[in-house]
Amino acid sequence: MFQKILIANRGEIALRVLRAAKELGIKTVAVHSTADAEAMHVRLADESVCIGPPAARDSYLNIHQIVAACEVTGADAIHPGYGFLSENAKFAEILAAHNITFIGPSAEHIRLMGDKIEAKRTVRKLGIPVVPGSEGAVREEDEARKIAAEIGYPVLIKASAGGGGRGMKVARSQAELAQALSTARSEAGAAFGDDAVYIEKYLEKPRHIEVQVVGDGAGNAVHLGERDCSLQRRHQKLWEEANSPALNADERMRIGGIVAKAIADMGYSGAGTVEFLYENGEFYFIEMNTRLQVEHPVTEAITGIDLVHEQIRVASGGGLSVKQEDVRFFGHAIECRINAEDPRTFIPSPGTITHFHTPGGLGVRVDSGVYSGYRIPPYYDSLIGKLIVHGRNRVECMMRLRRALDEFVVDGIKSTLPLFQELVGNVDVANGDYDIHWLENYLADHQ
Ligand code: MV4
Repeated sequence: MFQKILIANRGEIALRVLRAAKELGIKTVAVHSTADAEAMHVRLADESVCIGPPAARDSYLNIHQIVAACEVTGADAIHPGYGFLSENAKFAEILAAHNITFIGPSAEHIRLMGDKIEAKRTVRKLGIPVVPGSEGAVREEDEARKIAAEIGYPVLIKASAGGGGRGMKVARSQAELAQALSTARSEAGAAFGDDAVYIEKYLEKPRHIEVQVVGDGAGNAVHLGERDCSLQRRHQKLWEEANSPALNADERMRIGGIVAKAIADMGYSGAGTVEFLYENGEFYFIEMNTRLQVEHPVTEAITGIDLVHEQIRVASGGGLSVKQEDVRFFGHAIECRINAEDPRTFIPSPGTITHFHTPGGLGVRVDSGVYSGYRIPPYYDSLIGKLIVHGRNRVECMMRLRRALDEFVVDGIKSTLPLFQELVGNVDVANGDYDIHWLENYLADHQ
């Protein structure tokens, strides 16, 4: 087991990792920018190192400063959290060259899944259902026309180096295809320095359902069920739940089994999320994330499994703590992302939180790195906390969520709390009756 872990992140996720390390008896090193000297993760860690000025590229993305911090403190391993360097294959390779363990998958798996065309080809061969479309990259217009005619319009052109919704273009008919192809290609080239694009059938009203997996790197893997992350705005998830209101236990175990087998066969190590679109009872793979995700606590709530413990165990060579047959799903969990943003325009609202009071009680978890008097710096993302509520079933979970939201106080800045207070009383949300476009349509209709 590791003696000391450096946490290459900030905010609530730095605290999340710190807590897991502490429980395992591992010392922690926080790193921080000059803007984060007062941050909670710095106060709670055993040691801390200032790694640079506020801009992320000079601090939390500064590989050399982070490796140096690791060497001066003698940390054995680095947990990258999410965002920042968490899916940077180069970073994983540099750490390996310095004999520092990257708590995450191999650089090869990170790189493979970062290339959306290669990722899709790989998982399809391993038996995961994918969206119908081109076999690989599409270069010529006549090739695109042929594939689109086969799968039928509308089609979606996606950038191989994209992901998270960047660089996509819809073509609703052959008349729109040439324009969509050339725009997608030039935008991809400009944004990612890689203009490879591929074509998929455009699914009009899917849900976003993702399967959580953990592999041991030695051919074993378990799935921990799914999360439904359909309630999002501009690819920013706001509300996530487990289980998905759209799936029954048979569908869950069927897709989970397929995914766990594929991940085991890949020799994947660590936590990962396999993302699907789900429409008319069918799953269609879109991408795989090779990191811990913001919404991982809803999976922890319904399984009782600490995902960061599993990540640390696997990275240190200790294997998984659970077998698939030991994984049970209890009740229902919902997470609301509390952002320092206007609840209608989503314009960031940095500044001083004059009063911060979190709810408590049975089935309520708050992961947050802020406190009363904390000044939110303007340099980073606007997530200030996550409210995760668990109940024996979805109805109980929703009642508890409404109560927890009523207790939550964030004063001095704008936050997304009022939006969740609205959503928890909405009939479609109460019925779990939503797709990936629902929230944007709701916001457009409720100015
Ligand atoms: C799609 C799609 C419809 N059809 N692919 C957006 C993010 C990226 N991960 C994949 N995305 C989509 N891919 C096909 N073939 C619709 C989306 C999409 C979306 C997906 C998940 C969650 C929210 C979304 C919002 C808009 C579009």
